[in-house]
Amino acid sequence: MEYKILEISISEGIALITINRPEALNALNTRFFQEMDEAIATISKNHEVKVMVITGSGKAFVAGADIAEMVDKNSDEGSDFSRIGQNTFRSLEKMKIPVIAAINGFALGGGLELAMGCDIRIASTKAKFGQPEVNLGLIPGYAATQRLSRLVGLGDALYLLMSADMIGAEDALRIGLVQKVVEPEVLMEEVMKIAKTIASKGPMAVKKVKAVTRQGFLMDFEKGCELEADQFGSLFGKGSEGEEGMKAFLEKRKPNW
Ligand code: CO8
Repeated sequence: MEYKILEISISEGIALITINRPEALNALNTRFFQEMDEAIATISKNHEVKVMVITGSGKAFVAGADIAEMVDKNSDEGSDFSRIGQNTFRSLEKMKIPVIAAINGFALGGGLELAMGCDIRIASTKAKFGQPEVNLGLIPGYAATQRLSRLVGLGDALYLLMSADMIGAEDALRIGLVQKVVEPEVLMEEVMKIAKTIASKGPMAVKKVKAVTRQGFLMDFEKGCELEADQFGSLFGKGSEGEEGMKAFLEKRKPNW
């Protein structure tokens, strides 16, 4: 597929996806979801890639689903458009490698839902966050009703969802919606530093941390602990990543993954 909205570059084990439709503040349309599905599939097959980063061009990360595309939809088409986005953002969570959102500006509606589908969110001081769907007589359709309360707790989630208040990066940090806030000029530098740090760790261990933590978050505690014990054990043994990591520590050298 020829990418018209996404720009993709891969360097030093990091795939960078830039959403590039600044004239519409990177609003999410059908074409975006087609390209994003393709990008996720392609990057998932590239074993050189250890971390994926998503950002937006211009003054927005993403200012929501494309209102111009949605306005004429009927009820069934609305639900279909919701499922398309839900599936794409769920597949970010299902990717084996970590996904970081570099939030450069507006992350509203579907844009915040995209950021919440990522594993880690780093924001510029210029970023703005909100779920403004009720302004449009809508509710979120790409799983904010499910993910927001899981990330920030029920009170702050219901406040944001019901009031449509647009909050700044410091408030987003305070409620745990983002993990770090940095100056705009150094956003990509900081995000790449974090990505490279993660990429330098045991690659199998990083993937298993993501899978076990994410699966455990949605399952019963005892079952989650069982899953952890199984996956912990899978990193041991002759020729395993754990063996190399532990030997390297004891031999005071860098691991050779
Ligand atoms: N969709 C389509 N176009 C958009 C969107 C959007 N979400 N946001 C901005 N644009 C367009 C504007 O229409 C404008 O286009 P034009 O130049 O042709 O008039 C251009 O981008 C620039 O925007 P503004 O001139 O408005 O820029 P400002 O800096 O003045 O304002 C704001 C920035 C505050 C971000 C403002 O653009 C705004 O309020 N945007 C809409 C935000 C919004 O309501 N987002 C939620 C959308 S609904 C949603 O995401 C639901 C997700 C689930 C969908 C489920 C599917 C059924």
